[in-house]
Amino acid sequence: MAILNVSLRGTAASSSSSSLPSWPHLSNSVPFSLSKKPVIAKFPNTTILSPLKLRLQASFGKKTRASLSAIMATGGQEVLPPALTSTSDPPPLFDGKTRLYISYQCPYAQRAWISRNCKGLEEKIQLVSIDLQDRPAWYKEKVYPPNKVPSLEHNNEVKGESLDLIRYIDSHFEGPSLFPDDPAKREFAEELLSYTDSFNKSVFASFKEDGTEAADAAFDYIETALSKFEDGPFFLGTFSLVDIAYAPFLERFQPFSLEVKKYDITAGRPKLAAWFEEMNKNLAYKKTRRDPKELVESYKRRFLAQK
Ligand SMILES: N[C@@H](CCC(=O)N[C@@H](CS)C(=O)NCC(=O)O)C(=O)O
Repeated sequence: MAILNVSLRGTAASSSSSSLPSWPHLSNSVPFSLSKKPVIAKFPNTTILSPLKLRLQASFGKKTRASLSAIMATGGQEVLPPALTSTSDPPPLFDGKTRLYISYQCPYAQRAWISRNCKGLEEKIQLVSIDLQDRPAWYKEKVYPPNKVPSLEHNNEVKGESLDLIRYIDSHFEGPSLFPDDPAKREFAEELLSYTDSFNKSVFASFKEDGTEAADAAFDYIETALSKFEDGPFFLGTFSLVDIAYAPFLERFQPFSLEVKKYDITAGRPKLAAWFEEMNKNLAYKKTRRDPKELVESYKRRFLAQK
C-alpha cells in the first residue's frame, strides 16, 4: 500500500489562482473501501450501485470502465457510488485524482455536481458521496475541516463553498464555458449569484409561516431576472452557472410549495415556467435530480416539524 506524505500548504494564499480556502493534507495511508451500510437514494435518471455490485463491477476492470465511458458518452445512466459512512475507509487521498465530495441529498453539493456533469467531467472528477448523518471522521480530519459538502480535492488541495466551487470547476477544467464573456451578462451574473442566499432565506422563512408573502417577492425577483436577456430562457439568456446555482433550490421549492402551501410558484410567472421546462431537458442536470416526492418529504420534516 502506498503511503503518500505531502508537504503542508495550509493557507488560502498558497492555493492556486482562486481565492478559495484550501486545506492541507497531512498524509494518507488508508485504502479505499466501500461502506458497509449503503444508502440507496432514488434518482429518476441515475443508478446507485449496491456495494456488492460495485465490487463485482470493479473486478471487471478495464472492460467495464470502457463500457462505463460508453454509457456516459451516450448520455445514459451514470453509476453512482454508495455513500461512505463512519465505518468506511477514505479513498486514497491526495493521489493525484480529482474528487468531488458530495451528499446526494445536498442542494449545495448538487451545484458542484451539475457543473461537473455540464463540463463533461464525469471521468475526470470522481464523485465521493458522504453520508452526512453518519459521517466518517476522516472527512473532517483529513479532507475538509469545515466538515461540510461539497468539497473538491484537486491538485493536492481541498476547496469548498459551492458558489466558489462552480466557478473553480468552470475555470480550471476543460469543457464548455459556463460563464459568459459579455460584460453586461457577467455583471448581472454577479448580482444573481450574490442574491442566492437571501433568496433561499426568504423562501425558507415563508415555509415556516402561513402565508406566501415573503416568497412572492422572492419569486417575482426571479421572474423579473429571467426576463432581462431575451436570447434564451435562462437567467443570462443562455445556460450558465447562475442556472446551476438556483436549480437545486428551485427544484425543491416548486414541489414543496405546491403540495404543502398549495402555491404554484410558476402561476403568473411564464418565464419561470419556461425555465423549469428547459432545465428539465438538460441531461447533465437531470442526472442529479432527486425524486420530488422524497424532496417534499424531507422539507416537511424540516419545516413543518418546527411550526
Ligand atoms: N455554504 C456552503 C453550505 C454547504 C452546506 O451547508 N452543506 C450541508 C449539507 S446540504 C452540510 O455539509 N452540512 C453539514 C454540517 O453543517 O455539519 C456551500 O455553499 O457549500
